[in-house]
Amino acid sequence: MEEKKELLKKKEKDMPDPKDFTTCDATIQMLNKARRDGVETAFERAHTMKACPIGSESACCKHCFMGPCRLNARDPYSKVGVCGATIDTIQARNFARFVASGCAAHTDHGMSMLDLFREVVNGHIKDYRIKNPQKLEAVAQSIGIETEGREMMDIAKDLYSELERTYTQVEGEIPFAQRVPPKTLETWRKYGLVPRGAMREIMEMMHRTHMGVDQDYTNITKQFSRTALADGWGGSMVATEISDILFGIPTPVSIEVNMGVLKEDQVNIIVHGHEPNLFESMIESVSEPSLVQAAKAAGAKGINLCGMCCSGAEVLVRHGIPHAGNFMSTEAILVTGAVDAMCVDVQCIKQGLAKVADCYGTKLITTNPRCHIEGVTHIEFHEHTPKECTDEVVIQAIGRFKNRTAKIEIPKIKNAGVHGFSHEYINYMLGGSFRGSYVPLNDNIINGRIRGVAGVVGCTNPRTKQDWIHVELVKELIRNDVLVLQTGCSQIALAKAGLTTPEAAHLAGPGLKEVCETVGMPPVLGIGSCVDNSRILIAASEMVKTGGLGNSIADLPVAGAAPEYMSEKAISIGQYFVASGVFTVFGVTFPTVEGTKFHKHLFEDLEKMGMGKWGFANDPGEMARLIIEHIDKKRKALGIDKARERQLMSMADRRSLDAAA
Ligand code: SF4
Ligand code: MSK
Repeated sequence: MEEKKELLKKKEKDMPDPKDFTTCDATIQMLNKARRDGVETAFERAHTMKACPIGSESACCKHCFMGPCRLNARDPYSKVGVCGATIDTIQARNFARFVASGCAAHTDHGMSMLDLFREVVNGHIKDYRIKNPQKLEAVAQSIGIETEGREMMDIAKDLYSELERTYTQVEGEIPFAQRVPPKTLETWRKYGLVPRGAMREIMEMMHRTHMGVDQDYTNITKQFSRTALADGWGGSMVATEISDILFGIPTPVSIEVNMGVLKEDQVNIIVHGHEPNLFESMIESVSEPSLVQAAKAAGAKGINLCGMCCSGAEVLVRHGIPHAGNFMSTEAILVTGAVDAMCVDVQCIKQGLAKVADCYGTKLITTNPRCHIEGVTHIEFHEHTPKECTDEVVIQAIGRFKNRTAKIEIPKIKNAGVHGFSHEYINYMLGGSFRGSYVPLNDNIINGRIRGVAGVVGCTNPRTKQDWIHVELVKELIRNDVLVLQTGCSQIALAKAGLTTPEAAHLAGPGLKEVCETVGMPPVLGIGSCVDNSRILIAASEMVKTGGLGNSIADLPVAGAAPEYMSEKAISIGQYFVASGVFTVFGVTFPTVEGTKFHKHLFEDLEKMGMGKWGFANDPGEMARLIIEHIDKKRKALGIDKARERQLMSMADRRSLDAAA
C-alpha cells in the first residue's frame, strides 16, 4: 500500500487538479481524498489513457482477420482496407454495430420487464402487481386492444402477447408503430425503416456488417436506422410503459441529490444500474422490521437507501428516493468510506468499482446473471423470490457497518429539486385535470412564449469536465425560452446545479419564465432514466397530434442533445431521435471522419429525406447556438416566427410607452 501511494504521488505530479476533471464539488472533494488514500479512478485513467485517434474517428476496421485495417483520417480516400472496403463502408459498419449494441442493451432490459409482467399476469409472481390499471388500459388502447367492459387481467394478457411482438416478430411492424404520427410513419415506410422485431433487426444488422456483405453506406444507414427505431419505439418504450404499469407513473416529487444524502450514522446502501425491479424490492427490504432492528442492534440509527445513475433516476421520479450522483461519481462516492453496500444490476457498471470498493471495505454486490465482475460477490436476483437477494444485500451492508474501519468523510453537499414529469403529467400539468392536453404547450410554442423544446440527456464522460457542458448548455437554452426535458445522468447534473426547482424559473427567458411561474414548474423537467427517452418520443407525437405545429415530428421546433455521452446506448438513442425527425447534437467526440460521404449523410442528407440530422459541438455555447438556430428554422417553416417577433415588438412598444409616460 505504501509503495503504491508513493507511485501514485509521482503520477499525481503530472495529474491535473480534480477541479479540471469535474464541476461537481462533492466529486472534487472525493477525488482529492482518493489521491491522499492512493486510490485511482476513471478520471485519472482517462487522463493517462490517450484515446486512439484512428479509433475515435472510426477509421479502422477489425471485422475480419485479413485486418485490422487502419485508414488515414486526414486523407480518408487515399487508402482502402485489404478487402477494398472504403472509409464510408468502414465508418457505417462501425456505427451500425454501436447502434446494434445499444439497441440490444435497451431491448434486453425491456424484455426483462416484459418477462416480469408475464409472470405477474400469469400469477406466478406475487411480490409485484399491476400498480396502475389506468396506464395498462391507456397503453392497450394505444395499440388497438379493446378495453371496454373487460377484466384487467384479460387486457393485461392481450397486452403481453401484443408487446412480445416488439422483440420476436419476423415480419410486419412493431406494435408501437401505431403511435407514430402518420407523416413520420410514411417516411419510414418509404425508406423501409419500420422495425419488424428487435431481434430480427439486430440479427440482420450484425449479418450485414460482417465482412463482405453490405458495402453501401446508405443501405447500411437504413438498417441501423431501423435497428435504432426498434430500440426507441420498441424495446425502450416497452421498458418504460411496463415499468409504469407495474411500479407507477412518475409524478412530480421533491428530491435530494448529491453525496450529502449519505448518513454517517446509518447503514448506507446504494443501488446502481438500470432495472427498476431490483430497486423496488430493495425498498421493501430496507423497511423490513427485522432488518431495521438488526441495523439498530449493530449501532446504526437506521438504513439509508440511495440511488445512482439510472436505477437512481427510476426511483427518484417514482418515489423521491435520494440520488447520490451520476455515472462519473460512482467510484468517487465509495471514497467517502460511508457506503456499506453498493448493489448493481446491468449497464454502466465500471469494473474499476471493484478495486475502489475493496480499498474502503464496501460490499460491492452484483445481482444480475448478465453482469458478474471478476472477484466481486454475486447474489443473484430472482424475480420469483426477489427479497432473498435484497434481504441478503441488507444483511451484508449491516455486517460492513458493524465492522467499518475506513475513515469516513461525507461531502456536506445536498441539493433539492422537483422531478417526475412523465408525459402523462405534462399533459395534466398544462391542461388541468378536466382538459388534460398538450394544447397549452402547443399554444405557448405558437405564441412564442416557449421558443421550442429540447431533450438534454445522457451520460457523463471523463474525457470532458463532468457536468459542465450539461449545465452550461441548459442554462443557455432556458435563457432563450427553450423548455428542457431531461433523462438519465444529465438530469442529475442539473439537479446538482439547482436548476430543477420551480425557483430556477428566474434563469429562464421572459416567455418561458412566465409559463413556469403560471404553472409552478421548473424550466428543466426531469422525466426519468435513459431508457425513458421514449417518453420524449411520445410527448413529441402528442405535440404533432394536438396540431398547429406541422404534420410530422420533423416539423416540430424541437431538438435533442447528449453533450457528455459515453455509451453505445447513446448512439442508438441519438439515431432513433434522428430517424424520428429530431436534430440531435452530441459532444465529446463523434465516431466519423469529417469531410467523408458517410459523415455528410448523417449530418445533412437524412434531413433532406424527411428525418432529423446529427450535429456535433464540444462547446456548450456552440451547442446551444446550433439547437436554437434549428428551432428558429422550424418556427420559420411553420410560419410562427412572426408571432414571436410580434411579441418582441410589443415588449419594445411597452418599453417606449413606459418611457413616454
Ligand atoms: Fe480490413 Fe476489410 Fe477485413 Fe475490415 S473487413 S478488417 S477492412 S479486410
Ligand atoms: S446510466 S447510459 S451513463 S445516462 Fe443510464 Fe447514465 Fe448514460 Fe449510463
